[in-house]
Amino acid sequence: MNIGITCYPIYGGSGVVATELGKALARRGHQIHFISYQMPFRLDAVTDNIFFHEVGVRSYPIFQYHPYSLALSSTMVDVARYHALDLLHVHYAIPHATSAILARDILHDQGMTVPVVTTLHGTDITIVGQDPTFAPVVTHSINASDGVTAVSDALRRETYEAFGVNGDIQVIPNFINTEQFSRRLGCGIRRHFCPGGEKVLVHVSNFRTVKNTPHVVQVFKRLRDRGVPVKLLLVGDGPERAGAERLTRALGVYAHVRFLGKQDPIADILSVSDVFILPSAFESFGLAALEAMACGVPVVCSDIGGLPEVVRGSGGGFLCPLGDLDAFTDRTAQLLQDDSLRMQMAAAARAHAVRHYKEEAIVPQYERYYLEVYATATATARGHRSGR
Ligand code: GMT
Repeated sequence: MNIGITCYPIYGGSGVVATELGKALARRGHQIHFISYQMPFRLDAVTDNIFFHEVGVRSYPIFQYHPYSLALSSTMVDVARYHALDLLHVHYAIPHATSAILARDILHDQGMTVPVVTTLHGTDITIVGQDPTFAPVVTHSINASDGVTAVSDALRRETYEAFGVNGDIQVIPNFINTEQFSRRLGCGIRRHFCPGGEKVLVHVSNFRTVKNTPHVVQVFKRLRDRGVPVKLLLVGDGPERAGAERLTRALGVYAHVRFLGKQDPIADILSVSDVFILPSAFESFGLAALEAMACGVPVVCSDIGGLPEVVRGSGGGFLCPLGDLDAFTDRTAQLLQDDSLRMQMAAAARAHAVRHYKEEAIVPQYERYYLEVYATATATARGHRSGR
């Protein structure tokens, strides 16, 4: 199929999933057209079946704020017409689904049927989407999409509860390339950073408030106070990063923490890590935790959102009540201090990720869904044209 994919190109889970999906679909013979204001950060190469179309952002004196969503719709129309797109797949409801619906309607007036599949990722529903400024637009965009997927059952439920959604939402979980995400000979960090053979605790996020990064630092401080020989790697960047840095200084643990900023690929860093921690207030899925598990790193996560779907029953991680720093500290300490338990859970984490979330198992679910949505949309369009 010829598929247009739109996502946020910056560091973040939805952009990662969209880009990896596009790359996997291209390897399976589909023509993939990424449409965004910037090359997605994981799109390292534009190859035979992968194209990138930049949405122009120009400034005109009359626009105080440039109407990006309209420029995106126009680019979608243009790409759909000149590359004969069969379908638009947008990741994140705002504004991508809204722009795609407008593009689809314009194309319909020009005699083309290009259905829209919207994938909900999390904050588009749980935080941004429920802001009264956006809520009616989000509801409309979900209802007007030809197909809607959510990355977990928890997010699907949340979407039904929070919005007046009337159609079906298909759950297609996130996936990983299990070759790319596997334990390998790690980078040299451990040698320099852990001269005394300390263990490594790692956290990867975009440092938004929802990630509860202060809890990571507080748990780390408690571990050090208990005498656990451990260092902390913080990977990623975002609004709470400076605050996290200040907190490490205030708590006197700065010397034992390394802020690595945005890193890609992160498998090298995960490969030198012993335990991954994710104390988020919400995660629709928790792709970062799955990536750690695939690299054989046991996880300690909040028991919220889609994380139980990823972690529970895997034998590769612990779930702790949200905000319960004692539980987080106990579980992390247990893993760091008991080598045989950690190794057993590391193997279970990897096995679970491979069994349930490998690319080869999940990408065909998208392909089947595209065909279903495409068949329904074209049959409906034929019916309309023949006056039925
Ligand atoms: O976690 C973020 O803040 C980034 C966000 C995004 O949309 O890029 O991530 C969301 O989508 C990821 C991919 O589906 C999920 O793994 C994350 O759990 C989800 N984040 C939240 O729900 C907070």
